[in-house]
Amino acid sequence: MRIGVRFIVLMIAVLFVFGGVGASHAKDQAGKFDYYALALSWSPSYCASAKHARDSLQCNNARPFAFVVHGLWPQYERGWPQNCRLRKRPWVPETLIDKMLDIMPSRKLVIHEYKKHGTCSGLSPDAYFALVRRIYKQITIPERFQRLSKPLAISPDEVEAEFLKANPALKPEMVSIVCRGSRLSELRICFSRDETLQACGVNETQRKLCNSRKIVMPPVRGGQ
Ligand code: U2P
Repeated sequence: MRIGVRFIVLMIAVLFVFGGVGASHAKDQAGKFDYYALALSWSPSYCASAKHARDSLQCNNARPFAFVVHGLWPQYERGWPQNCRLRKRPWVPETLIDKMLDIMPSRKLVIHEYKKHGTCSGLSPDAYFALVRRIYKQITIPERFQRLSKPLAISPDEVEAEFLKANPALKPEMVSIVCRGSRLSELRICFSRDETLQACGVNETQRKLCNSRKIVMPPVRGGQ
């Protein structure tokens, strides 16, 4: 019995140090990472799930959200840092949150993404969200997805092909499609620390993120 308790305590300690349980990983330090992943979420899929349907700003159909910025994530070649410690408690000013709402769909998301990921970029909230915008602006959302009026059954490869066509500098190894259940959830596009497109790491291995042949993109709603 005593061995059992000791074993459990040891396993919990191992999980905290190596497994990412808890507020921050012991090794994660602001500014220490290998590349960035831009996560572009298909907002209609997020709002189609019962859990999120009532998120007011994003899902009340006031604005026709299509692909939105979920986040810009500092990544290790394998895994990623999160909730990095800063000297000062992270604080995202209201005026900065307001400025981000054209490309990010919720105040809570803006704050959450800075605390979890922005802190690990080593950048202040102002500099981090300016970077999010510069990187987002490098990507052209294919015309066909901007105002999708009916549900679209599509393969992950076709979604990727549309993005490659709209973005000549984007290559297949720089992008991954994420699905959840039968729906397209998001796209991950990888950038170097100096803001240029680059091949993704193992975090974005396609077969881990979406293995389905056909997925659905629910239509864009609202804003009429
Ligand atoms: O995939 C589920 C959630 O895990 C976090 N995530 C995933 C992949 C990755 O490379 N980095 C990463 O942080 C995201 O958490 P969030 O930012 O939403 O809290 C993702 O949604």
